Amino acid sequence: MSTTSKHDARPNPTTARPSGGVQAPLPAGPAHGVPAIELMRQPEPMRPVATARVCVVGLGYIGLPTASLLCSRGFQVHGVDLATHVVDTINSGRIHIVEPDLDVMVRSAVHGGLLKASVQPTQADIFMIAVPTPIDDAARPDMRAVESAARAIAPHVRPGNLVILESTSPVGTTEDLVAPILEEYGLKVGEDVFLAYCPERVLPGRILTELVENDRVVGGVNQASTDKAVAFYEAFVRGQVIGTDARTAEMVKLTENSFRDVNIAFANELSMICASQGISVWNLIRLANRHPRVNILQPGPGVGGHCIAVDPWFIVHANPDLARVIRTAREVNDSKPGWVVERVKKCVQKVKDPVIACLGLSFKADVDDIRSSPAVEVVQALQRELDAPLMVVEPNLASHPEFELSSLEEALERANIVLVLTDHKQFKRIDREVLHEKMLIDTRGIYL
Ligand code: SAJ
Repeated sequence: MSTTSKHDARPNPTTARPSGGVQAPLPAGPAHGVPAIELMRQPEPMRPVATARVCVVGLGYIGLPTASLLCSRGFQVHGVDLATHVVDTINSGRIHIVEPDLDVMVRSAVHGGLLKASVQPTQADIFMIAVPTPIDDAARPDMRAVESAARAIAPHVRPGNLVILESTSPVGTTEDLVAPILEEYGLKVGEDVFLAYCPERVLPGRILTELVENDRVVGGVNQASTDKAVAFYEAFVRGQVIGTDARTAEMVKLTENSFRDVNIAFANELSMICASQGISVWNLIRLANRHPRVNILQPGPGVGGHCIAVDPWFIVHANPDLARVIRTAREVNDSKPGWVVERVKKCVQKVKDPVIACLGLSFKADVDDIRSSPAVEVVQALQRELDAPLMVVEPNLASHPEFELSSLEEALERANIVLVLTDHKQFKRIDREVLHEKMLIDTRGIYL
């Protein structure tokens, strides 16, 4: 689903404006360490409870937590998802994704009559689009879900309404894809209906806390749109809500994730250089980071998830000749799983009757998300290219469609090679004595 409309209302490109620019900060939030669910129960530092009706399209990792948070502030939310099992699960007060505290929030929103899910949008005051924007096999942005969401809401949008795109999008999407679809229905974007881009910036595992606490960048297609959208976010965000134009807001999101990708690529490149120079990369980074202006990130088996490994391509695709560092960083990070596989193969040659314990499948520590995980890529390659038995351990999953999972104890008992792919807390607790008897390939540096 999606909507777009072409319009030429180019907003003020400056980031700090007297009105709709940097907004007055909200009162200070509670101390860090307060559980997310408690933040929602503390109305005092927030703005008055709202009464607007919001239609949220896409009920995944961003749309559902946002919808339930809006309900906790008094908004009436109509959630939309194409998947009927998602709609049915939510309407029964349950959730289909793993995220701390989300179950309680959704149950309360549904039972309180504020959240209702459906496969179809309905009329509302504010429309929010939070659907996936993946890349295709040639690393080009696939914007079909945004387009389809805009087309689904467009017939329900009325004069005075506000439409917000939150999905990570190439620069120009709000103005060149979403606005024209709204205008097909006779609405003048920026005058009859207001349109803005506001990227989500939350970290899986901390979504409900970060939705409230993080600063937000809101870029309207004109000043009136920015002002309306800023006022909306200020109703439920405790961080600062900062106004800009839509193109800048789109680029801010891509820049944040590209910054992290480039910095991880630097660490990954160092890890490969250090291996060939006989230096511990972990010790090297620890020492270099003692410099007051150096802060190197951590190497790993590669970069996974659907954000950092994807979003930089949106910049590269639009700027193929200019985005040289960003492209190279993607290539370095994408090459890392293959490098790890080669190291394991060399190790296997040195061991009699090798048995490999592969520790971790998820894309980062202490989550159950294995989509686009470099750990999965490594294990798949080892299974394909080696005869040696593999024992795969993933404490956050009950089963996996491709690999038979072993318990950590069983894997450590049988294996003579230990390959650490994810820095889960369970692996950090392994007795070092047990590891001393084995060949260790620690891609996360947890046993320094
Ligand atoms: N990683 C490393 N070394 C590091 C840090 C991360 O190898 O030092 C790897 C992780 O293991 C993982 C990948 O990078 O495979 C990404 O993990 P992450 O924790 O860096 O980020 P995500 O993908 O969970 O969330 C990111 C966040 N973006 C930034 O920190 C700039 C989050 O704030 C965004 O909202 C999210 O992307 C998103 O949805 O775009």
